[in-house]
Amino acid sequence: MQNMADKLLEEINKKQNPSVVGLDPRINQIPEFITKRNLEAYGNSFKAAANAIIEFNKLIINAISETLPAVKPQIAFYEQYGPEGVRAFKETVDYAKEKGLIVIGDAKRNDIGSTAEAYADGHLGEVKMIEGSMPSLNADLITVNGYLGSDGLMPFIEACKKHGKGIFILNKTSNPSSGELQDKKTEEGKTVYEIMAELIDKLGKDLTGQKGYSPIGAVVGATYPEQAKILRNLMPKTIFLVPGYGAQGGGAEDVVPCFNEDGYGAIVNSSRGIIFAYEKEPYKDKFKPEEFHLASRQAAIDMKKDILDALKKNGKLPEGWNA
Ligand code: OMP
Repeated sequence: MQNMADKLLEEINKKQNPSVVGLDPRINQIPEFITKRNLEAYGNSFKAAANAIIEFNKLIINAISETLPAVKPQIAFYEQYGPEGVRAFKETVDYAKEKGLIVIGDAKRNDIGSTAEAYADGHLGEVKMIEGSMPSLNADLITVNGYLGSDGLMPFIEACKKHGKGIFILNKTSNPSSGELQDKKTEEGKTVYEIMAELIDKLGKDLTGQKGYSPIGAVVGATYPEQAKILRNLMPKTIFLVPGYGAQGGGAEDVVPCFNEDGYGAIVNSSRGIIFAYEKEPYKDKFKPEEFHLASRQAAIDMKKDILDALKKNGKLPEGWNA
């Protein structure tokens, strides 16, 4: 049976593009022609902010949906506006799916097992209603914090099995201080991120799909290529979500170790670098404000080329792909 890893790999292959755009809208960077009309219509309210975000996201999604297999909305940028923000998140998820994109909800959720179940139901599965149950936020995959241990992860694994979904478990995160805890060595001489990798590999073992990958993925930052090399060996059947390319300093060469030798097994994220490309070189002033999304499209195309060139250079370009 096809699992979510198969679906993701199929879309990556169809578009010959192992990258994802992060929809992390910051209201003060949304072009004025969008914020102004929402301010006029709804005043300085959460509703105005949420509607501006939805408009902004839809334009980006329209501009990139032919190039990219997936989007990754980070829920923090939505939740901060309360119920209106969560509405904007949900409308973004639904719209991206309508456009044929795979949606990775970046929620980094977890808790003790019994509470994690509510997160798993809300984001991936079905929530219990007064009568029966129904899907709620309904992303295809979400990011999960595995550092509470396996009991917190089991409800997400169950949701993956039951509803054909996927998760990416934080493993070696891209942030500057990720090593404070994740690089610590235990008595057996292994780092914490290596132990996490073994757990991720174990949890996904029985769930591999037609293409040999499990829907239980790992988050591995583009900012740590040396660690990525170690992790790739520990988890050959795990898809890596690789944030940290672009705004955080990771480059195309840095993400190459995240891919298997056949050029599959990873999907690289860029958020600010793509959605706010219109503000940055080399795209700045090349597009009219009303066409900011075209700068995002160009940045997404450039990112794809950058990654494919690096894969090719390292002999990892997937068979049949053009770079
Ligand atoms: P940019 O730095 O703007 O490309 O955004 C990176 C995105 O990836 C943000 O949404 C982060 O929350 C997310 N992220 C990381 O940057 N580092 C990680 O280790 C994990 C994530 C993530 O889970 O997506």
